[in-house]
Amino acid sequence: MLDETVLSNFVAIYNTHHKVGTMRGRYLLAASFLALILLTQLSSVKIPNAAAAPTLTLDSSDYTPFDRMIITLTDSNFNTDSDAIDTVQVTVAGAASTEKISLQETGANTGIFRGDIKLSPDLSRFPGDMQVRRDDGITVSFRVDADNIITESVFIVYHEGVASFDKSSYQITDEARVRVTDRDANINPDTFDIVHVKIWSSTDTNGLTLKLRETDKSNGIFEEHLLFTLKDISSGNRLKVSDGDVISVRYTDNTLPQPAKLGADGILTLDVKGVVGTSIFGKQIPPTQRAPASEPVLLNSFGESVMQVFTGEQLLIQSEVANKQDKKQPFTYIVQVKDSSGITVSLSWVISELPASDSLNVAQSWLPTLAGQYTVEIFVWESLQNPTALSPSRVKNVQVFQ
Ligand SMILES: [Ca+2]
Ligand SMILES: [Ca+2]
Ligand SMILES: [Ca+2]
Repeated sequence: MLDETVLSNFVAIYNTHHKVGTMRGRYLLAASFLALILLTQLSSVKIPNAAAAPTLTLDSSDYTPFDRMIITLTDSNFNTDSDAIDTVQVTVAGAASTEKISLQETGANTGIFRGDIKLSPDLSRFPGDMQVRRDDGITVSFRVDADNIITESVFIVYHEGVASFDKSSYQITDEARVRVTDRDANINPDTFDIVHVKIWSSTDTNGLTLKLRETDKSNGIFEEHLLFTLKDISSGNRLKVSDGDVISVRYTDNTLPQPAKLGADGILTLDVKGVVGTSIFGKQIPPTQRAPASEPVLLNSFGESVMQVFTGEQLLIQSEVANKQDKKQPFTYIVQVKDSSGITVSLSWVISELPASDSLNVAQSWLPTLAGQYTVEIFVWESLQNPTALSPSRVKNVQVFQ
């Protein structure tokens, strides 16, 4: 029985919107409203019994020609025996052929069916169920009933590989991890595949070839450890390096995406790409701290320190240049002398080379001809062609007497 309060609430709500006439009319309208609500609730109880729409899904949004494609169909209508594993069939259509694939129910009463198809770019060379090539499309279809088919389509693609080191710099006791990621190099989804990379350092530009092993049977990620040596030659997975070296890894990717053209075998691309990753070995010394020069001193031609400078007397402007690196460092020591109006009256340089972690006294001569106030500037550069400063510049004021 309808409660009087509930009913009057309905009538009140209805009236605010419709301004209906008599009391009797209000009761009738309210009653039909409630009936409608009850009906809706009854029918909604039935909805969970209705079958959900069937769905077809693939385990990736794209595939390489070497992949295994996993197909999942969810359709409870095909779970015909709730006590047994049921089977359905889907059609996989590629550019070269069309295959029928059986999907098994994942449990006796799940209504979820799963199966896979192994792709191969060449069935005589790589085991598989269906031949596909880069840029092919594949369509998986399932007939739900006489009138309805559901489909899912994907492309076969290649990917550009990536080569990298696991750290931006290494020390001698470190074990570096070299990594290549290229899904296309996972040519067998059931085994650990191998790729080869070239590794080198600034010291050993020939370097070595390293074999990287897939870290899982089907992930397209390849890794190997790399060790370092300062004294020995490169061998095995040990690379000869010096402090401050750039170390590099290069993977040659011959399974490239468009626009690289496919070769005659339809598998490898004609264009290849050397994908390079780099890191640093040892200390990264900022350039201006690599070979710092001391404040210059003035010497006479006997190498004695000069307290006062006179015109017509040969002077040596000398600095000690220290190599802060564990490798030899070519350098150019430049001396520039300017008069009080900023005009350069002398510019000269010495080209030399510093042994590793050693220092040298370098000097350039200057013969003052006029009395006055002068500024002596010292620069240490890689070379005149490569004016990278290896030291902060040094400045000394010199008074020349007549
Ligand atoms: Ca079943
Ligand atoms: Ca594999
Ligand atoms: Ca590739």
